[in-house]
Amino acid sequence: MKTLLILLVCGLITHTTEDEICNQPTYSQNLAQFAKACMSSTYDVVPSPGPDRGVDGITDTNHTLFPCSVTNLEYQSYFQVDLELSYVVGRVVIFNRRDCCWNWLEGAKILVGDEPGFNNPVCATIRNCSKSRPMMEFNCNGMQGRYVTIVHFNSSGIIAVCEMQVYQHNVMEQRQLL
Ligand SMILES: [Ca+2]
Repeated sequence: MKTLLILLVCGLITHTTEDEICNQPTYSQNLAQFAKACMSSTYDVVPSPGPDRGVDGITDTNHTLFPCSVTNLEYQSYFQVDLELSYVVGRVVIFNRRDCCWNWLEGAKILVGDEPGFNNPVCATIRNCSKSRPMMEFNCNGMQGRYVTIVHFNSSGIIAVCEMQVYQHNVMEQRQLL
């Protein structure tokens, strides 16, 4: 009986531990998918290119078939994902429009940090946007943050994001990107 009790307790402990492990994001999990997203504004068109489009898991970059998230032309336009917890961020992948307008993201900054505004450190500045490069990867190399933001910092422009993916820092993956 005593042995049985010990086995049952161990089984419970093991079960709980497995559940906890299953609830932890793995390094290869896209933290941004279905996360909270917001933008400075939403371009007024039907179907709506609202902020959820940029985290809906659809990476197609033809906006006319699968709408992306698109702001109006305005000062400090931005698209921001709230991961709800602060993570050590590695790769940020942005899927840019290729049906037109791929240059809209040119010069925009990617910020990573724990503040919802524009004071977070810069991970990268988006450069060399082109139709032939709809998927752009950036190495944030272990920056800590809850918010990942694309912003035309101190300038005017339009932000269009078909999808943003955010991955935790993984030393092995970062080496491959270097
Ligand atoms: Ca999408």
